[in-house]
Amino acid sequence: MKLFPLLLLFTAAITSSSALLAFPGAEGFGAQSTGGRGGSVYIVTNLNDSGSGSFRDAVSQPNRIVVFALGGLITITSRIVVSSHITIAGQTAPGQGITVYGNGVSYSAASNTITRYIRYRMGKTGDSGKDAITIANGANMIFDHVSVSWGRDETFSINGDVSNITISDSIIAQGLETHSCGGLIQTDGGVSIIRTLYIDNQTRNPKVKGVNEFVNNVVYNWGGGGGYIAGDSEGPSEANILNNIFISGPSTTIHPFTRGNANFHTYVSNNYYDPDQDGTLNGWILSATTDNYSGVDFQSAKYNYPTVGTLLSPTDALSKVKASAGASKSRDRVDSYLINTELASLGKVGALITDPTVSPMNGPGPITGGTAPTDTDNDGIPDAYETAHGTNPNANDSASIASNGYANIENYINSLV
Ligand SMILES: *[C@@H]1O[C@H](CO)[C@@H](O)[C@H](O)[C@H]1NC(C)=O
Ligand SMILES: *[C@@H]1O[C@H](CO)[C@@H](O)[C@H](O)[C@H]1NC(C)=O
Ligand SMILES: *[C@@H]1O[C@H](CO)[C@@H](O)[C@H](O)[C@H]1NC(C)=O
Ligand SMILES: *[C@@H]1O[C@H](CO)[C@@H](O)[C@H](O)[C@H]1NC(C)=O
Ligand SMILES: *[C@H]1O[C@H](CO)[C@@H](O)[C@H](O)[C@H]1NC(C)=O
Repeated sequence: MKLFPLLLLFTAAITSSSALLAFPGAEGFGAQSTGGRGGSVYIVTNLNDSGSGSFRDAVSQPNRIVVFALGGLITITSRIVVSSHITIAGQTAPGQGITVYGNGVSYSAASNTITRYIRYRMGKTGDSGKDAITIANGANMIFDHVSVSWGRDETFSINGDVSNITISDSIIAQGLETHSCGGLIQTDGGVSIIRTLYIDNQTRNPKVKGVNEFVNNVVYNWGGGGGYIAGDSEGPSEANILNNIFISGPSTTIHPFTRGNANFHTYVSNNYYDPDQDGTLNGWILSATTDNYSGVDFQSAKYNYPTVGTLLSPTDALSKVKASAGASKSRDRVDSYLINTELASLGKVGALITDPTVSPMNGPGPITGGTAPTDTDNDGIPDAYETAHGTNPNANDSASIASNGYANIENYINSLV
């Protein structure tokens, strides 16, 4: 009998080595994205919009692991296009990390990207009719601890021939008026949205169609256009909606679930709703019979999707999101306001916004730059880490693959968070 758990452990080890995770703990449909592993390391050395050493240049070619030798605000005029096989490790930036501001970022036609601990804040100078993050086609991407806001069309939109995407531990905030949208999440290729905060969007928080799992998320202060929009379509959907928490705010006038129909097949469980905007968490678990999930077709069993390792209760999900969603290695003023002033008010504070440069948001900065640790061989891994972990501080060995399957620099990156 004692052997049984050991055998299980052994099997798990085999499975995980044959399918290395994007990073330890990666979950959902995008968990196996490979990013820039096997390619080279690119160090972002300035905050310029373009040119050598810029973020735009870093992501313009495939097969790169992108790290940052400085923190700060990168103001962009035109949209940035991310290539395939790119890892963006925002957690390597010193100071308060990196905010990309002024326009949006496209991952369309990319495959195998890993994006962590970075802020994409589009703003009203961005291209009209465009999203803060867009994926119109592509596969195998994970966005983890990403803060995205101020989209002019959608804020984070996945719409089209897109497969195997995870959005985990992120913040999707303040779609700008007059559209003010969280995002379309519409694909049959599988999207996981996990422990993510949707806050202050008039509508589409998110709007889901296709194959989707929505687990342990917090939706706060959605507007009259809708919280979770269930398909609103003749097209079939198959979704798991588990252990989320919906808290109405000053802009909220309607139920969290709208526009469903019998084509929206869903397994729902343990979703918490607090509608009264009174500053106290005193809601209830939505019942499929006495509350209305807007006419969806309930399933009796979960769809077998790659899902979270630990399913939190809705209230624990709220605590987790408050503590760590978004680019939380060092939270900026915007995320701090959203979490500590708005979400923490439990319904009393929140607004849809038109102009992020005025009060209360007052723009995307300042973001302190910090000082990068010494990296003698300029390979992206600081000397102190190389010395402590047996790589060579005087040789360019950061892209080499270590015995655990990750590149040396990924082991460093993953150690930071
Ligand atoms: C970055 O921009 C500054 C200011 O425009 C310029 O002086 C500098 O040469 C640029 N750096 C690179 C590497 O292009
Ligand atoms: C999505 O992931 C599944 C499971 O890992 C894989 O079989 C499939 O090929 C992936 N789809 C694409 C388009 O890469
Ligand atoms: C639930 O919503 C659907 C669609 O909006 C509606 O047809 C139905 O009457 C509602 N049921 C209840 C019990 O309110
Ligand atoms: C390290 O080596 C890679 C691949 O050989 C190369 O692309 C990169 O420019 C080198 N970096 C430095 C700092 O020499
Ligand atoms: C969402 O954003 C739009 C555009 O800024 C705004 O009009 C709307 O009021 C916002 N919704 C909420 C709930 O704040």
